[in-house]
Amino acid sequence: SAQATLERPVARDSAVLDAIIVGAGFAGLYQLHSLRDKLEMNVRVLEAGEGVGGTWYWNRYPGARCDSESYYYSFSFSDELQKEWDWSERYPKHFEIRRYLDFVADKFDLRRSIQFNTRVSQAAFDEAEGLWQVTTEAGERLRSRFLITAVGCLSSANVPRIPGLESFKGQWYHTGRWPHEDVDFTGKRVGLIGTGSTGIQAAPVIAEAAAHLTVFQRTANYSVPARNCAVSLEERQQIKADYASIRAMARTTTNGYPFAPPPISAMELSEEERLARYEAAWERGGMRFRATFNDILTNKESNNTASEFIRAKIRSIVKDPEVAEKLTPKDHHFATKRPPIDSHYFETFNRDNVTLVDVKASPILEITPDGIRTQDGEHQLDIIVFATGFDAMTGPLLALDIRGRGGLALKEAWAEGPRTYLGLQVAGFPNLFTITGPGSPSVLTNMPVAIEQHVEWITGCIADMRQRGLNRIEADPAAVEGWVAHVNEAASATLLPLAESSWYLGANIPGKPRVFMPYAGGMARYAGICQEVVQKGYEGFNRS
Ligand code: N01
Repeated sequence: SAQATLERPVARDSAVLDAIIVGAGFAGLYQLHSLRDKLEMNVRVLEAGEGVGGTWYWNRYPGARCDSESYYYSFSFSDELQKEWDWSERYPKHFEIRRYLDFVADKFDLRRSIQFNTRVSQAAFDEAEGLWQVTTEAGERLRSRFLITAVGCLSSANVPRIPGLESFKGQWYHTGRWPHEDVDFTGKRVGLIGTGSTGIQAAPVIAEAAAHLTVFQRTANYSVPARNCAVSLEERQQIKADYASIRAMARTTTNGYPFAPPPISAMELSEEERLARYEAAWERGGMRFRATFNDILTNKESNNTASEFIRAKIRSIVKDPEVAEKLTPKDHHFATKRPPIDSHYFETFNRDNVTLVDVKASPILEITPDGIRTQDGEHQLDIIVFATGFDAMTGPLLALDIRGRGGLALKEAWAEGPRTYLGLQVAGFPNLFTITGPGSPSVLTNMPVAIEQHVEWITGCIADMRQRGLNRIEADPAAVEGWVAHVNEAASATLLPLAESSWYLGANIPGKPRVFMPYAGGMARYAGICQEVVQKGYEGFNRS
């Protein structure tokens, strides 16, 4: 039984764990299940939160729901699980995803291997012993053969350093660290900074409840209606019957979605036909809009047709032409920053209790005891909501203070930007695996697909090492060199690096090196490369 598995001593030294996994979101839960229950390893998960869920544990802001559709933003590894679980909405709310991950944790009896309320403060590789020594904020020390990070790509909240925040008399919150209790906006004057996916989800919900909402926008954003709705019993049954082909399809596409663009360029059609397709995609709603044609992310001319279609929609929805103009993105191509989807975002600016402030034209100077002062004057506020995003991809890893061979700090190894092999390993850091690390498709995909592929690859790699009696694996510096070049090349083949204010490039964090971090070559191609590496005897890794 699973219980017997846990009690069987696997490591030679019983004080030494086979693996420590950091984080109990989608990635940590599946990695734990794979190593503990399939390889019968002695594993512990360290999790900073009080419960499982990762991103969905922390992100409880108003309007928080997934932009991917529930039926494919979920685990595929267990047929039983996907038969047992029912999603209620097309886009699940944050608490429904949390309930799902709680269900997963219970179903596979995962909690007994998870240490909650435990934040890692350092992880250092002990070269003589060949073990990772992990220290927690409470001062506990643990040792393990493997260290696997499952810390997510967007978990290091970015609260911009605006002078005067500490003097503010009201309440302030970052969306990614939302309180567990509801925040009551009734009768309050609320300031919302940020118009990324998060701000765009939160604004309509806050506007409904607050006395007044002021949205502080730095970069105008494209957004497509989500068209959320309930999932009917019939749809649920249909999805469950089709799951094998839905999952198989998701593994073959660029973004890990179970749909692909038609094999047709936006420029191949007459304007009338093209607009008809965009109109249909707009009506259907969701991330799929990006897949209306196959070259929206590679051909400027094609992209312009999509960008222009959305600009026209914004102008038609927003009644005040001046506000509409401010809301219309002009400085980047559609979907070159992560495209948000919304429920009545642009409509929100037609409300009497909503004001838009363009902080590019009139920058924020300071936060005062009573609100936010921009160049044009003071906005009186009771609550400030920071929807200002994250120190993406590298932030959560650097926060662990990881030290490799010779005491090399990851911060130093990555001083000029992240350098990995396949987004899975870093040269100089043996036996460290980074699930959805920089240099892997991660944030450009439907995350559970990317996570399952990484977890299964890591599990296969460790199983192979055990079978061959190997203890150590480390990326070869030359392989890292080659992979970094390939990641750059893949990004350059798309329009993605052209969006200068994108967090994909680290541009949202002052002082962060500008490097395009995720792998833009596509999920299916990436998985193929990983498989080939295995077939060639773990090419590019040194194992001993
Ligand atoms: O963060 P963002 P987010 N002064 O970085 C602005 C995922 N996600 O939390 O664009 C003024 O996108 C910043 O302006 P600019 C998804 O991958 C998923 O919204 O840098 N403004 C921008 O408008 C997403 O992409 C779901 O010029 C400042 C905003 O704040 C990622 O998380 C839902 C500022 C930050 O936007 C991050 O989204 C939500 C400053 N000093 C999010 N600093 C799903 O449904 C920053 N901004 C799965």
